[in-house]
Amino acid sequence: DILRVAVVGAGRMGADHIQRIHHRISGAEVAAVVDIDSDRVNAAIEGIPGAKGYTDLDAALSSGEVNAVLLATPGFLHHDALLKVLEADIPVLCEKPLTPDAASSWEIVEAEAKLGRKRIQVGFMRRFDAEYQQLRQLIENQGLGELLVLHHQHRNPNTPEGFTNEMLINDSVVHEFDAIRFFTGEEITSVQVRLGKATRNAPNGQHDPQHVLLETSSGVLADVEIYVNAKFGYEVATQASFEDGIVSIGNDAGPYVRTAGQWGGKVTPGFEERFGAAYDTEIQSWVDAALRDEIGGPNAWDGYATAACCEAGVEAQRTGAKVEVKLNSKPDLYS
Ligand code: ISE
Repeated sequence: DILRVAVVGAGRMGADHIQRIHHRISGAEVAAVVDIDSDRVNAAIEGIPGAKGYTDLDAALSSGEVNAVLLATPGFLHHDALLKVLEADIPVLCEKPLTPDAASSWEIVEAEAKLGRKRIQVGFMRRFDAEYQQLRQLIENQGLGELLVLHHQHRNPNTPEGFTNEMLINDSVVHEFDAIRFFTGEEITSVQVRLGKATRNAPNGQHDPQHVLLETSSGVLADVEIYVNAKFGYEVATQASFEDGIVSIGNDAGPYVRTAGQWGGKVTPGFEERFGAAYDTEIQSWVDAALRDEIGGPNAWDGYATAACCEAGVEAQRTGAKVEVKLNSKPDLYS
């Protein structure tokens, strides 16, 4: 059996996943590439034997040649595409965010619950990073006592054209929301955003950096420094304070070089490099599970819960208030 994947969206992430599936993933092939931009489609299928190009998802789905979808378009296009894929009743890996707001994410959760089986895996790849899994294990088995506080740093070198102030929350902090839910196994109950001194390097309209303060249902506190025009490189790290110890993950690893009277090493340039191994593991897990008609990672509920956090975060950004995160009750499918 083989998963014949339609990759929808041939931008930065879609193009990366096409290469990944073609070169490193077993049990799957890129059967189709869909993008409204036909030049981009042609560039993406070049060198991928058997892959067909489409400019519209319906045509790919009705071709009879695909049995899974990897959705890598911008988030605002996810809702309609997901409903089509659920109707076709085939597995989908949906890049984050599930959708950009809680109400439209809830519609997806309801549609999947009605279908009665989990078809959607959401692309929170950090859950597949080895150090993230080790920290999750430590929290779960209480090897260092109870987890008390999480400190997250999320720094990007710069932002692409059109990256709005809300996108600091919806596109970047969304990963921290999911990571905190993953680490603690709890829901986030409130979000606050503080805007302090800002860098001159941010484009117009963006206040950068921002300080996001959260709490979870048992009272674990978390803070996130989101700093997306930090220039020096890409960095995503967490420090966790436990009753009996402190754990740091995501700090630069080697090689550590001393030469010509200097010491140092390289900072990862972007998320493709920082999380390359995690993406590989994520996609392989999705493929293996999809071949058994299951999902192999975070589900639509996780997408919905983080969308609700983002919505609270954007309101907190605007008002300065501490905003409660309200969730609908979880359908049985996800419990
Ligand atoms: C981007 O969309 C990602 O998902 C990256 O993981 C994140 O670090 C970045 O801030 C986002 O813009």
